[in-house]
Amino acid sequence: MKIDKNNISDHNRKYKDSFQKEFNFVSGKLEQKGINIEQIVQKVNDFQVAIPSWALGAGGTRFGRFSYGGEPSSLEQKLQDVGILHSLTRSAGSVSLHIPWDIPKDIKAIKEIAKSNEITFDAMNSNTFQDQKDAKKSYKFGSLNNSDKEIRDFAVEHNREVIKIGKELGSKSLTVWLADGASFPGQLNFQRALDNTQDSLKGIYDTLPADWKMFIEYKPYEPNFYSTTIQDWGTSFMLANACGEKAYTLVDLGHHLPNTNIEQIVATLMYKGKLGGFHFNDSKYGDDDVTVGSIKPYALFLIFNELVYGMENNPNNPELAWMIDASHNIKDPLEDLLQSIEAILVAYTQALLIDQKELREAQLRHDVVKCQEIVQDAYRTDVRSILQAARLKTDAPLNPLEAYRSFEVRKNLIQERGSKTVATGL
Ligand code: AOS
Ligand code: ZN
Ligand code: ZN
Ligand code: ZN
Repeated sequence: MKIDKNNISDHNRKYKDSFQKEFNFVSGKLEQKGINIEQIVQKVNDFQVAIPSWALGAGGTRFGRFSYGGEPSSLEQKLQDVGILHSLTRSAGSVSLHIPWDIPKDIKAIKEIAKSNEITFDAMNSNTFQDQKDAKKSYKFGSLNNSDKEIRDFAVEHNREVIKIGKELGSKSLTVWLADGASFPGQLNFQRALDNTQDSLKGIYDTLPADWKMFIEYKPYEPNFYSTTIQDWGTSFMLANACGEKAYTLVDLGHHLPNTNIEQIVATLMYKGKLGGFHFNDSKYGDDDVTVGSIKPYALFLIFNELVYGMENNPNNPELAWMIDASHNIKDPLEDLLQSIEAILVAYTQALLIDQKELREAQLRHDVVKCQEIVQDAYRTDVRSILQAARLKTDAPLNPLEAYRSFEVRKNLIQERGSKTVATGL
């Protein structure tokens, strides 16, 4: 199934007038404030976020999984789904693969399909948190941190294999997320576990191609509930520094204890040029699989404020790898991803509206009230028509979710693939 361009034109004809009215109103107001709206529309157009291959199926909690129907059951079909998302938004031009769930059987054919969908390969993800069928070693008690050298070597070798596959596909980065840790006090010697992890990461880093980056993800808990070896940004940052200049910290929004000031973490890492990648999702308690922006949109905006500041003021920090990382089991996964893309772009655009010069002046005057006013004024601007202007420029539908429904994408996918489908993944 592919999105028909004629359907998009029809859709846009239908909504064009109401869009134009709204856009004129908002852009008029912003231009009065001296904001260059064309520049903002261009920045929105340029922003691309990678889709994780494991979010395309109705994923799971560990308690249950309810098939959505029409889910992709092969890498080919996953690429088609990302192609659909990209046609509907022009903001999802890359995919993040997971090995072994997405081992390509025919690299050439996979590259062809990706190309025809205008999709590139973003960060590759390794998996040392599950034992694969007939695996020679078990990760039950850790992978890169394991006290058993043979298990550590086995896990390092897997990561090298992932790099190899990624190289063939044209990816330029590896994300390492480890479940390694302990569920009970006394189970693990913290220092040895950390030392082993550092050694193992260096072993992976050594084989990283010159033009690649390695992202080290952290997470405070789950699946281990007492300690996780790479538990926080400080540990990740330290390990990235130990590995070298191609290693960076990756921030996953859901991987923080409640009320953590994530925007400050982002600022600190960018100040040191060590923020490499980003996983979007949201959480109320401690989860990492709820749709980004569904619970704490203001926090998301404040994070973007720091990201925008960092992108303008920290040339030592590389371009960021943006990625969505959420998957749960009740929504249509493609609709969920469309909502995610919208939420990310809304927060980004609002952050772009902050007058950094004015804010800086208010900060220097210690005018706390004015500072808050400036920040919140941007947050309270309805920027959705700016996103629409960006989509109109690239022939994407003005309202992606509405288009997805009226084009009956899911119905078509179910017809093609069946109603009892299981996507590989979590
Ligand atoms: C796990 O909690 C992490 O967020 C990972 O980034 C990711 O979800 C995993 O690698 C998917 O397999
Ligand atoms: Zn993640
Ligand atoms: Zn996570
Ligand atoms: Zn999760």
